[in-house]
Amino acid sequence: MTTRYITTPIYYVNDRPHIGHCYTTLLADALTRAERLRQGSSVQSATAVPGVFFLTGTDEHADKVVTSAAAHNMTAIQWADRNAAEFAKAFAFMECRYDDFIRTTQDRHKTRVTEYVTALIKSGAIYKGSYEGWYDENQEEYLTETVAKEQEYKSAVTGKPLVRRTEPCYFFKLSAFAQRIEAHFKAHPEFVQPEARRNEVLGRLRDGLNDVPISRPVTDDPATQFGIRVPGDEQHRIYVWIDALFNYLSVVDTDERRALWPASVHIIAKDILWFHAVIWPAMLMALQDTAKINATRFGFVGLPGTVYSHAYWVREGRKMSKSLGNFVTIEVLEAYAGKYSLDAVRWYMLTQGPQHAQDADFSHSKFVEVFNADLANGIGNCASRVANMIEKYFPGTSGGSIPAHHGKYTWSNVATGGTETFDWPAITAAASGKVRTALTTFDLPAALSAGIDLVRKVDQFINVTAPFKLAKTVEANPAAKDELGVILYQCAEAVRIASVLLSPALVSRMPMLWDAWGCKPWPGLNLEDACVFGAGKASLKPGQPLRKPDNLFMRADPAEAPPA
Ligand code: ME8
Repeated sequence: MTTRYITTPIYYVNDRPHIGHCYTTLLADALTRAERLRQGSSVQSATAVPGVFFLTGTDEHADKVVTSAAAHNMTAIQWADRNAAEFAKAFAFMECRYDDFIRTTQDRHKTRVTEYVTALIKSGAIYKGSYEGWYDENQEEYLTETVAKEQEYKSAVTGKPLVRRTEPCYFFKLSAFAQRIEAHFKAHPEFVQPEARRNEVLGRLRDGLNDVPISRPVTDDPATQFGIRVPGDEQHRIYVWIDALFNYLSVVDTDERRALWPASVHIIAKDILWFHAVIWPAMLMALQDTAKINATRFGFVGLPGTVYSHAYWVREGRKMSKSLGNFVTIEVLEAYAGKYSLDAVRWYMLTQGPQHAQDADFSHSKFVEVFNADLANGIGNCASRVANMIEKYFPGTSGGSIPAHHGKYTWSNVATGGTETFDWPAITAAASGKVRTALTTFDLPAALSAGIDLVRKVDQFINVTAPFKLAKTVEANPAAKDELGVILYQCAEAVRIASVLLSPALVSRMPMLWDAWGCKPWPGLNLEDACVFGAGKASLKPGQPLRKPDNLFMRADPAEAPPA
């Protein structure tokens, strides 16, 4: 399936964003950019629906938003407004270019949710029943059987016995979907990724599925009044999770955007996997069923392609938490960006982040190590080394002039009797092929490492061919100049291709390089075509001016303290 519609979770606005929220949105951003590149689809645009559509946003009707607002002497919506703006600001700082930002308090969302729930009540997938559970009268909350047992059926706060309480509540008939969900998992092994997470869900599915409460009572307490009402019953509001999951659909359920459904990939973290992997697809199945049962318009509501569930960031080896006060905040990320560049922050997060099943550590020493290896001594140094040599040996009117390649795109070390062969069209095609393959499993670390490996290959080529030594022979042997030109063309063209592969992460430095080398992006070209070596539409053209890029990444001193 071609990736068209990419989403992130919508985040709670009880607090400000931190690295975890930025990470998921950054993953979605880089994936969107990489997909646009792969498909050669139109760039992001605010008006038309682009080839790839990226959605993020905020989840606002949560009780903790109301509590937190009250603690700040604000109404829930005032507090939500303030924090939603903080999220948008954080994502702008991270250069995350989403196509839409949904807030669940917006009318466009609330109207749709009401419509969906109305259809589900009518079809019987949502029904009114009664909820029975252990209730802490002092805390005014229900506890699960496990928690109640742990607390010996007493309130953790007052020590008073918990009471058994029953109240009317709406339920979603999840139990009716168990078999269909299992069948979907079987037929679509790609539905939950990575594999470890899929197995986790499969394990839990074996325990069977119970119906889930999807409403909360509305009382005189203002804290219970923030939320979307159950249609036709003012005494109940829709549970925040049900309201939230519908965002993925509500945003594209318009005449202009409906064709985007189903979502290609919901990117989330492991904490909210069950909701996305089980409850959400069952809700969608139920909604789709309403088309048959009551001839609704929801026949188009198929299931998302993949739920991609990454692991967690921890900090210097410890879980991040409020009590430890050790969150990697936006201010921390800003300090790193100020010192090492935002691209460096994006690079570190994307390549070292918890994309797979393992948690990842935000560690200063690791940051500097990766920055130096991949960026300062990697693409930065390699691009400037190549440009330096071209400026020096092939001067143009300003800077250097791209040397002729004489149609020679491969290089064998025949002269020195060596055996090494560099088949650049094959090497670069393999690199862009790796990126395309990695994208089918949304594997950005693998995609980006294909780019950086290509840079390393250029470094190796320079070491083997030693163009700086060859340059010294040109005076005595003018024919050597042609060979020098061919070598440097090959270096520069391979670096250009690497820069294309790295561009979904390095969103400001790669365009700086393209500026200096006169190889601006390639409207309409897909990744494969943009990476054709030497003879492609995007290839470097002999005779064109090229200058050394400004320092892309300055080497960092590992002994220096973390930026404050
Ligand atoms: O759960 N490492 O919102 P939320 C990596 N509103 N990612 C992290 C992280 C960490 N340490 N901490 C948080 C909600 N995240 C619901 C979602 S969706 C219909 C409703 C990221 O504000 C990660 O993406 O608690 C995680 O799934 C999400 O933030 C949870 O955000």
